[in-house]
Amino acid sequence: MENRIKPPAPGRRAGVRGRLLAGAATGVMAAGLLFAVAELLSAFFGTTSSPLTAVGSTFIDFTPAWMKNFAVATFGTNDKTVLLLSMAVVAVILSAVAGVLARRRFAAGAALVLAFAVVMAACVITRAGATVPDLFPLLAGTAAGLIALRYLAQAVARRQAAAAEDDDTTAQTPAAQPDAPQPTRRAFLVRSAVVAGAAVVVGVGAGALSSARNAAAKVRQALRLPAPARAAAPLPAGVQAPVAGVGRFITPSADFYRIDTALVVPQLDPGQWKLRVHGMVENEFTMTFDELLAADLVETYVTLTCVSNVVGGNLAGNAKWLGYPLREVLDRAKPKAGADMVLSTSSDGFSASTPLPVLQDKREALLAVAMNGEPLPLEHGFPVRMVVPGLYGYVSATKWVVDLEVTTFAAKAGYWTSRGWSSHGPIKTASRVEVPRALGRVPAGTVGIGGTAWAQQRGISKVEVQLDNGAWQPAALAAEASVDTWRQWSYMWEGATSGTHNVRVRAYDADGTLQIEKQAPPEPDGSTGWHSITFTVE
Ligand SMILES: Nc1nc2c(c(=O)[nH]1)N[C@H]1C(S)=C(S)[C@@H](COP(=O)(O)O)O[C@H]1N2
Ligand SMILES: [Mo]
Repeated sequence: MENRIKPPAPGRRAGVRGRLLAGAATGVMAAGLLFAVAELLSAFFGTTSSPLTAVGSTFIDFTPAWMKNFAVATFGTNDKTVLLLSMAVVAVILSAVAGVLARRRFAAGAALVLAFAVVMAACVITRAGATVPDLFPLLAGTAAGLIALRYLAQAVARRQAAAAEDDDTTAQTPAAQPDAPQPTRRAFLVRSAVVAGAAVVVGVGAGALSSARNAAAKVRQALRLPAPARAAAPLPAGVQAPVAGVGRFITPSADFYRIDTALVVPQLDPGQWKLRVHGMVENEFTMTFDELLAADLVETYVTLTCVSNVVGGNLAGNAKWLGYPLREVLDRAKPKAGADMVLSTSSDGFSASTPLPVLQDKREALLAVAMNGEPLPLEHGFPVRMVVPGLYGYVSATKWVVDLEVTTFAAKAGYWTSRGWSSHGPIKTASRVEVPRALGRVPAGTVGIGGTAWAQQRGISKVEVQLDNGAWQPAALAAEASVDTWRQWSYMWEGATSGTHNVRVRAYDADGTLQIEKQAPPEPDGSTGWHSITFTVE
């Protein structure tokens, strides 16, 4: 009683801080065990049952468009790492609070843990394809976490009681701290070691188990691809602009930009994979992976582009794809009159709305199984994804695709369309300067300027550059592989004078239509504006 009224002595203030820290540590350790146990069990129940993945994915799904833009613009393709780190920070803070509460009253700390378990349960059960058993890992983890919290809180309380007794006897001489650790303190340390050790061991086991059980990578490695029934026309000579430093015409798969809402890359087993084709069709059917590989596959070069790409950005990539024409899939399904859209859905619930006519016209829209001569990399949609020339990825390029529903734009909307983005997403004509680098330094003399332009489905007919606000000059165009691939360009600036210079680029599509000059952000249907950079000639 007396302790509460008297202002705390300096030594005692340090004691309060120590106890708060002990409480916080208690909470963090108990939460560590909770998540480790849940993740270990979710290795058996499947990714859908992982509370960490479910919470992160739910967060991603509720991220407003402006925040998504900000994340992509600020962190690029590291946006997921940033999300995971932020989640970890929030989890540490919340569990520390629960630990501090539990130190005083166990029920209060436990209530906080339970409240968050309920929130996590809501995230788990609302994921695509989740069923009630998916709650089990979270349930078991929460039980383990609460037991650990209780076990540690008891030790903290005992230590606190002992410290209070000490305070009564040593209050006059706060400097006289006992050197030897008291037994209560040792008990707390032992219990902490038990819980923290268990969390680490179980957590490491969870990691090992989930990678061992995810056989997709191994199956992919062993997969043999059939030869195409129709191979891509060989690339013409000279698709690469003759300026060192311009990007490769074919983007190596490892360097290909990756954009998706999947916090954990879906691991699909091709042996289990099925594509369901249904909706406004005469003939609903499902297709297995073997049936897909046995069909006549087509090979084609297509440049994919993300609607979130900013002027001069690098969310575009060009690859050789092998796949089954979606035209054939739809011929077999026989869409009914009135249908105008195909909603493609991935195993993790992402969806894209593609105009039906686009999938039926002459362009090579594919259910792709290979990228650059190899099975699709897991992060690019293994075992099957869509590739549709001429449309931004968010309305066409569904990775890990498992469902095609023939429907109407009036009835259904894709993932991003229901979040403020345009329902139709034709790719806008774009061009960018890649060499010199923005703010780069180059030697005097002849300066090689070069970059890439694209207008998928239409093709690029002309590119012009402008130096230091002078007259627009035609750039040399590299060879065109097809209207569905990007096209490189170059311009040799003879006798460049030393100093700071500016270069701008603009492209024309095959109709002679000039790229839009007005600067606009990506939302809602793709950025516009002429790319301009500044560089220094030495
Ligand atoms: N399943 C799934 N497929 C998806 C997405 C996604 O979030 N989930 N994002 C789309 C978007 S916005 C783009 S730009 C392309 C990117 O494909 P890539 O990662 O292979 O470059 O995939 C599309 N397909
Ligand atoms: Mo995208």
